[in-house]
Amino acid sequence: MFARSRFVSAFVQRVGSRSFLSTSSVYQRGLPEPDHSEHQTEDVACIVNPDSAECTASEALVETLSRHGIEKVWGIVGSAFIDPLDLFQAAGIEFIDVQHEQNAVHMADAYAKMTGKPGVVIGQNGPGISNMVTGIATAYLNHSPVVVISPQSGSDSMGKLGFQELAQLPMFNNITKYQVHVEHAGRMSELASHALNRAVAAGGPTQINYSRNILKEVHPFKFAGPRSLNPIVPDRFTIDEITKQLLAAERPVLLAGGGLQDAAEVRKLAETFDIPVATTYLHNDSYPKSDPRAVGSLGYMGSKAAMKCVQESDLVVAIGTRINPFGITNQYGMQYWDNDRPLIQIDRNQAALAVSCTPSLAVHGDAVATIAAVNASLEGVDVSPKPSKTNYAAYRAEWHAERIPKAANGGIDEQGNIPPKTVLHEFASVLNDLKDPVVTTDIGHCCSQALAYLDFDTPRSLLTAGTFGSCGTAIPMAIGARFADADRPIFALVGDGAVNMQGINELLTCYRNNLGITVVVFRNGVWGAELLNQLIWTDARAVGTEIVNPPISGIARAFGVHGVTVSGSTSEFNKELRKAAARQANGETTLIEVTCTPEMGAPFRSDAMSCPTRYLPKFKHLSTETANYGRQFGQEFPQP
Ligand SMILES: Cc1ncc(C[n+]2csc(CCOP(=O)(O)OP(=O)(O)O)c2C)c(N)n1
Ligand SMILES: [Mg+2]
Repeated sequence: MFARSRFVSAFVQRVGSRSFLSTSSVYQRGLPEPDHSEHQTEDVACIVNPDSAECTASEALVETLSRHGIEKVWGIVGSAFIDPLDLFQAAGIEFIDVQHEQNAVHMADAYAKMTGKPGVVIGQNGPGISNMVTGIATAYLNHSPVVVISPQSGSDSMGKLGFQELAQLPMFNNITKYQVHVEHAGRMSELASHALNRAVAAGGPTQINYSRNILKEVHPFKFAGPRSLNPIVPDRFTIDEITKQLLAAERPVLLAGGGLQDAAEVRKLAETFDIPVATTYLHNDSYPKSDPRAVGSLGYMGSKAAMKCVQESDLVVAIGTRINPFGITNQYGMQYWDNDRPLIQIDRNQAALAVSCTPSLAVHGDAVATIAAVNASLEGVDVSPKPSKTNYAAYRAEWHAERIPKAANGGIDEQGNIPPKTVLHEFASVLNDLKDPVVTTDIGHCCSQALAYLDFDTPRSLLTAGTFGSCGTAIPMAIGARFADADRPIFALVGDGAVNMQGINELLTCYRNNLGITVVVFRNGVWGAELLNQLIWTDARAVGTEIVNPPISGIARAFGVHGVTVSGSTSEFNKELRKAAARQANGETTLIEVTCTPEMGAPFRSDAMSCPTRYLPKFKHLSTETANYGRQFGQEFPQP
C-alpha cells in the first residue's frame, strides 16, 4: 500500500524537512535510509548565535524565527525562498511541504490555536502568496496568530509585469492585524520580530513582505526575540462594578467565548453564584462539559439548554468574545438574544468591544485575568448561596435526552443510508471513551449539526472553519492540530462536497509525514446546506447542488491512506471509528465515508435569505412567493 518511488532521495541531500529532524516517513516505510552521518557531525542547531552579528538578511530572518521558538513553517517550495529555506534545518526549523498554500495556512492556523504560538507560512512570490488569501481570511476571523512571510518580485523588476509579479500587501490589507514591507534589508530581524510579536499580541494574522532580491544583502543585525505580554486586568472600579451587577442579578448567565483558554476561574465564579455557563457559537470547548453548570453553546445548531438560560436571564456576562452576530441569531424558533438585556462584555481586544453587540458594560481585559480579579474581589464577601432561579439542570437534561435518536434502528433507510444525526450521536459516544479528542468541523449541513453533539472537557479541542465559513478546512486543520500534538486523537468532519475541494490533497501530507488523523465524510450526494436554501427559497430548483462522486474512500486509498465506506449500520461505524482512532497512534490516517440520508434541519442562513421576485418576462416564472421550510428530500426536483 505504501511503496513508492523516491529516487530523488538517493542522491540529493534533503534538508529543511523531516529527514534530519526525525526519521522520514518514507524510510520508515521500508526504503533504505541514506547515510547522513557526514552532515551530522556537528549539532548545528545547538550553536547559539550572538545577539548581534553581521550576516545576510536570510540568516537574520531565520535566526529571528528561531529566537521566537518557531519550530515549523508550512508552504510549498519556491525559488523566492530557497535561500532562507536552506538554513531552516540548521536552525531547528522543520519545513512542512504541503499540497496547496491555502492548506498551509489552515494548518498553521490550527497549530497556532493548539499551541498559542505563531503559525508561520511562506510561499512563492505571486501564486504561492495569492493562494493563501482564503486561509488568512479564515485565520483573521479565527483570531489566530498566523504569520505570512511573503517574498515579492525583485525590486529591480517590480512594475515591469514580469514573472509572478503581484502587489502582495493590498490583498491582505483587510485581513491582517499588521503588515510591513522591509525596505531596508538591515531591518529584517527587527520587522520579522514585530510581525511575530504582533500576531500573538493582537490575536490575528500578520505579514512580512520583502523584495526577494534583498535576502543576500549583508548588514549588521541586532537579533530581536519574543516579547512577553502582561495580562490586561481592568481597574478596581470596573471589577467592583462587575461584582455588584452579579450580586444584584437574579438569573445571570456566564457566556464563555473563544478567548477563554482556561475555564478554572470561570468555573469558580459559576460555583460561587450557582450560575449556568453557556459557550459562544463554534466554541463548544470553552467550558468543560462535565461541569453540571455547563449548558452548551449558542448559535447555529447549538444547545436549546443554553438558549433557554440566556432567554430567561437578566444579565449575561460574556467572557473573551466579540459576540459574533451570526452566533446569536434565532434558533429552533427561539429568539433568545435581547439587545436590551444587561450585558457585560469582557475582551482583551479593545477593538472588539461593543462592535457587534450592545454591552451595558464593556470591559477591556483578559478573560482569565478579569474573572480571577472578580473572584479575588469576592473573597470575604458574603455571597449567601442561593440556588439559581434558572432551572438549568432540567434544561441540560432535556437537551441531552433530545440528542438521542428516537427512530427505530436509528432511522437507517432501506438503502442503508444513516441519518447524519444518528452518525453524530454515535460519533460523540465514541469520543466519550477517548482521552482529550480534538475535532475539526468543515462547512456543510451535516458537519454543522455536529455542533449540537460536541462537548469537551479540555480547551483547544474544537477547530472549525470559523465565521469565514470556507468549505475545505477540516482536513488541513486536523493536520495542523496533529503537528501541534502527537498524542491526542484527532477527527475531521466534512461533507461529500467540501471534502473534494483543496483539503483532500493533504491526505498526501499525512502519507508523507506518517500523520494519523481520522476523517469522517458524510456522503449525502448533495451540497446539502445550499440545496436546503434552494428547497426553501427558490421552490426547490436544484441548480449545482447535486453531486455525483466516485467512492471517496477509494480516493483516500489512492492518496496512500486507509479508506473505508460504512453503510447501513451504526455499530459498523462505531467499530471502524475505533479502529481508525487506534491507527492514529501508528501514524496512519483513515477516511471513513458514511452513506447518509439527505435529511436536514434548520437552514444555515435564514438571517440572510429571502424569496426572489423576478421582473423580466423571461424570468417571471422563477419568482417564489413563500418560503417553504417544511420541504423535505425524497421528492422529484423540478428542472430549472
Ligand atoms: C469555499 C466555499 N465555497 C462555497 C461555499 C458555500 N457552501 C456552504 S455550505 C456548502 C455545501 C457543503 O456541502 P457538503 O460538503 O456536501 O456538506 P453537506 O451540506 O451536504 O453536509 C457550500 C457549497 C462555502 N461556504 N465555501
Ligand atoms: Mg453533502
